[in-house]
Amino acid sequence: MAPIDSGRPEPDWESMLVRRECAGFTNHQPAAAGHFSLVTGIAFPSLLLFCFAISQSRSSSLSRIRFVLLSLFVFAANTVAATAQKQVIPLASGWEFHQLIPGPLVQAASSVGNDASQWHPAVVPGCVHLDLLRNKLIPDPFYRDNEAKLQWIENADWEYRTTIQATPVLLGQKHVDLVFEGLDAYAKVYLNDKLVLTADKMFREWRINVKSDLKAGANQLRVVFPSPIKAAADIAANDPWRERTRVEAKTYLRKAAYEYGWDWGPRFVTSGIWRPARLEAWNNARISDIQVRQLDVTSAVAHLLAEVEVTSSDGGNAAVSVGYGVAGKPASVSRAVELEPGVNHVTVPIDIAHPQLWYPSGYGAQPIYKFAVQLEMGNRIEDDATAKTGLRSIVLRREPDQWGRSFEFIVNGIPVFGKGADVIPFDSFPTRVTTQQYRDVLQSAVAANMNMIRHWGGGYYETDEFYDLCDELGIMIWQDFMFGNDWQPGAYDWKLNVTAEAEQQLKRLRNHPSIVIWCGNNETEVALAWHDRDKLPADVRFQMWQDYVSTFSGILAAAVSRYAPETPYWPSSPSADYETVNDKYQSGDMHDWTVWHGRVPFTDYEKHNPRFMTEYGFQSFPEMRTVESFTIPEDRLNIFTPVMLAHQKNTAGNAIIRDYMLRDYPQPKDFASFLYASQVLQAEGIKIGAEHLRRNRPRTMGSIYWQLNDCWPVASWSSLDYYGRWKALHYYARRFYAPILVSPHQEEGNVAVYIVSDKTSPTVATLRVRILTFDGKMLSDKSQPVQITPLSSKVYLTMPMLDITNLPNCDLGKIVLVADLLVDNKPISSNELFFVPTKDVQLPQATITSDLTPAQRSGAYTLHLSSPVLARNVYVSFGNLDAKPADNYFDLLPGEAIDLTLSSAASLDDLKKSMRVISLTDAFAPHEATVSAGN
Ligand code: BMA
Repeated sequence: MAPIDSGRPEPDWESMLVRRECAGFTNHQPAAAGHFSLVTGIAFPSLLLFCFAISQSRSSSLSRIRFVLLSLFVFAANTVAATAQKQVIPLASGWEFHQLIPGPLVQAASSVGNDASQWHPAVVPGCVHLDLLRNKLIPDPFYRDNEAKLQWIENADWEYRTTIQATPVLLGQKHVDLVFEGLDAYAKVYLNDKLVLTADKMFREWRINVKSDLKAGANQLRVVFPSPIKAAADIAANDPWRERTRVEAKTYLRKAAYEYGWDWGPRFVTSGIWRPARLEAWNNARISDIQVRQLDVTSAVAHLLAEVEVTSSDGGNAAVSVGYGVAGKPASVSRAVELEPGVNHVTVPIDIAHPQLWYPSGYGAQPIYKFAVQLEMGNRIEDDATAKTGLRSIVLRREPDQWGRSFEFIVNGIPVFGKGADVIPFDSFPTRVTTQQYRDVLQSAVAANMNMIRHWGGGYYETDEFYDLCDELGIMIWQDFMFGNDWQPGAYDWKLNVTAEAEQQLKRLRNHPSIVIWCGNNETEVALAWHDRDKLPADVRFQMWQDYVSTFSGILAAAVSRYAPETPYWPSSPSADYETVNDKYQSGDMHDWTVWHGRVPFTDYEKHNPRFMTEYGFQSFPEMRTVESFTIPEDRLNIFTPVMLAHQKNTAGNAIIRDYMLRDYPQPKDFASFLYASQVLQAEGIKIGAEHLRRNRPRTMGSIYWQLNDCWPVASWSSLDYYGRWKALHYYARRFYAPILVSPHQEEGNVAVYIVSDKTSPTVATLRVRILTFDGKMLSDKSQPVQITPLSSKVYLTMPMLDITNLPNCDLGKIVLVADLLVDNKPISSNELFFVPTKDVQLPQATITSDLTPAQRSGAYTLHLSSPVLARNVYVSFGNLDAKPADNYFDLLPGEAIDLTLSSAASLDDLKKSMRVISLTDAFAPHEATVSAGN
């Protein structure tokens, strides 16, 4: 076939690659001339193809002849009318819903003055909770303790309906498919009162040919959702093994596990048409999938295969054309095929010389190659479709070494240390997540120097938009299949379901360069030892283990190697792929919950040397503004009020936070101080873990902390709250995940100053290490030039502790070591080391002077801050005003003023009125924060 990278001028390439949308009930508009210029315009020179075919040294003479014929065919095809035959009709309007069987449960809804058994307008895609909320049939599920009052919804049955107008044009097509991209979860679909589909899982698309069920004019479409609780119980009852294995009924219905509640999430088991629905009408053939396989990608050449799947009803001669390129570099290739009735695979090899490679954030750019495919039969364009990808090579390297077996991602030949956090669903009700929310959270991840997230398996496969953004931002994804913690059934039907789900999701997502690994599940492998399963009879356990292995190392492993063969697969997180007991340090990935669940001190992180850490974490409360969004004043008396406990989903979670707090600090003086101090506690704790993991490179090659985001306002392990607001941990992450990190560490009677570099080339810098008293006296000041080794962690300076304790006036509880790494006199990383445990650090009461002034740009301000003594964890807040300073939760060194920029639409006056500047001592001291708000 024909690899082409001609650099052929293509005036309207971008628009050619824009997929045509068709709204309403009109037919597809004929493509504008040149819309798909591979075929329709003179811009596609068959001569070029001809020359190229001749020049292909690897082609056999037979294939050369075929290609010449193809070129002539394509040339002839330049004259065809460019009208795609396929018609796509979104089913997004006219929907209504109601509770199906009015019964006693309706009373609960009626209490707010309405009756859910009446028909009400509904939004598709959506879910029943959001429809009830929009129609004011229920109160805000996130407010105070409303969650408990809304549990009746999961036990009710729900019905949705809309009307489809079938036009003669629509009915004139050979096939009319009714497509649901997602139904949550058990549903019966009726068209004109005929049952046309029974759906029983949330994670797959449904497509049925309804041509013979449609009549001209109005057709009624109804979707009935029986209670998911009852539906799951009914399916579970069919498994003869269940009595013995005691697998939970809910797992038999493939549905997002977090809907049933999690240790950070409320229980809202919902129902609904949660992904778009449409009618798709087509004649002879349609493009049902495009895969861009990356067989071998280097900076010299990318060998790709465009695999186009064409579904055809009657077969026949066709031409498949693929246009591709990255900004400014279009090229195209085409081939003639004879389609068989059914599913056809058309393979188009593409070689790109000197490709622009896609890199994780921090390592290079993220160019996205676009592919436009057109299917032509006779004189018609039957269908067109687009795909995109970034070109990169990805290897999960697992080589025996002195510590066991490595676990590192090699991207374009670079061993990349994975820095990031685990991602959970962005909302308890996924369909209301906005583009802005996705963008804010993912941009915040990159802003904190993350290059990787783990997309955790207890939620749902995200939208295309989410993955597109990760591609665009250079965020590598560890992608779990959606199996979270629970032991999973082994029933035959269930496994068939899983097989279909894996195929569909892999096909949907496999072109995303951001997905660097597929993983079978979250914590199911380790769950064999949970919930007294070790007490089950040996034969039952044996059967369960066989079922487990057949699903997670059989079905899913096979699906990945079949549908995404260039992407690594891993059976579970955590796992050692059965080589050794998981959670050990020799092999595989680790979840370290000794801190928090195991209640050990944060410093214990340093005792563990995993090969790749995929979870570790500690909780904090969100900031006051977020807490105010779901509380009234009486809920904010302390962290143990009923409403605060309703927004803490880990049993004893608030007590765990308090206990850890009291190990390191005094009791915070009031509720607001507790929220603030909890964030400091979390950030300081995770910093210990994260810096240890980075210093431990190359033995450890990943630090993914639990967790990035929240699905509602709650006390949790997140570093971004439900509203995307940065907690202290997120500011800390930006520092401890910096591309080059200076990390002073006390070990073996010394202070060892490490520098960890993720850069691929050496960096020349100055390392400055000072020892200061808290009131600003310099006890020691050393500077030395350093040539920082790329992709490494090394000690660049060692100071014996004896030298430090011998310094005149040295009181270890009142001094701090400050390490700065300077390039061109500007710090690229700064860090501090205290010499005694946190509880013994004797901080003086800090009085911070602040001055807020307008900057030159409108809406920009400068905040000038200074303190005569060390002020730790300085926190600047503006109440309910939207104003985010460039940094927060930072230490202000004695006598060293700083200027922070901030942007806000608020006026200077309003900002000054609401501004509060505190530091750590203010959270515990008996007096109010000593703040001068400037004038
Ligand atoms: C991990 C996760 C989640 C959970 C978190 C905190 O194991 O996989 O299931 O939310 O711990 O407990």
